[in-house]
Amino acid sequence: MIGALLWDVDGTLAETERDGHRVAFNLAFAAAAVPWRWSEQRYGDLLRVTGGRERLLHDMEVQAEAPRAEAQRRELAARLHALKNEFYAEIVERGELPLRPGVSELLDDCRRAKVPVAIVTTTTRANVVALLRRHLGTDWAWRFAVLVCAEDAPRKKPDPQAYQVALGELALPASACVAIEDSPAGVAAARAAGVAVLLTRSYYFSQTPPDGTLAAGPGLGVTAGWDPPLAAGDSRVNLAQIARWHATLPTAAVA
Ligand code: XBP
Ligand code: MG
Repeated sequence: MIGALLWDVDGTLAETERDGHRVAFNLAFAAAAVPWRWSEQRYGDLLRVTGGRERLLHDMEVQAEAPRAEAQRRELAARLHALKNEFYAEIVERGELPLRPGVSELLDDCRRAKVPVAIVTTTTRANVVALLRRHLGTDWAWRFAVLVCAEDAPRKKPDPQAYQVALGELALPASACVAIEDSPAGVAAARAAGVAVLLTRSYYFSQTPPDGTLAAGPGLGVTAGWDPPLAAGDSRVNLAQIARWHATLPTAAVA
């Protein structure tokens, strides 16, 4: 059995970007009387920049109405980001961002098998807490051994820092763990930390190449389209299948 599952949030636990963060950013722009809005397509391009505040600062480089001075840009980005997170929490609370199919079931597999689960994300902690509390209830925290968010690892994916912090807190070698990711930056971060990656493609990262991944497919709740394929008869990606994939690695460590 594997030592721990290291789970990304945005795009992986839930499709949070197009109808969550993007919509909340636009509400924040309107509330702060900032004249620009992010279309679905533009936001997809901006997702190459990880971190909401970093994304705002990057976009300000091409916005004619953005403040000229660096200090003012930083102040505006911080204000917009805080506002965005408030609107995001409201969207989450209304139930508009469900967990992706197969996520709850795999979490239950881990609980039954006593395999620790870590959250490893570049997202602000408040956003993660809002999402997990909404779907797993007020006692959501006991399901996770470790929670590594933006505040714990300021160097954002594709930097491996978030994964390194999580492995340190779990006190497990990278070779005993499996990460679940959706984006090229997430895959790169996990790989750079030496962690094998299961890739579940998402709305904005439907084309993420499977390079260097343990397995890649359209989602945990989907049986078709996985490479390597699922065991015959399985109706979703379960923990036993992940352990089988992991055991094929020459360097796999058994926890
Ligand atoms: C997630 C991010 C975050 C979210 C928004 O990347 O890059 O910036 O888009 O959250 P990953 P914040 O899924 O690879 O962790 O606004 O809190 O940054
Ligand atoms: Mg992601």
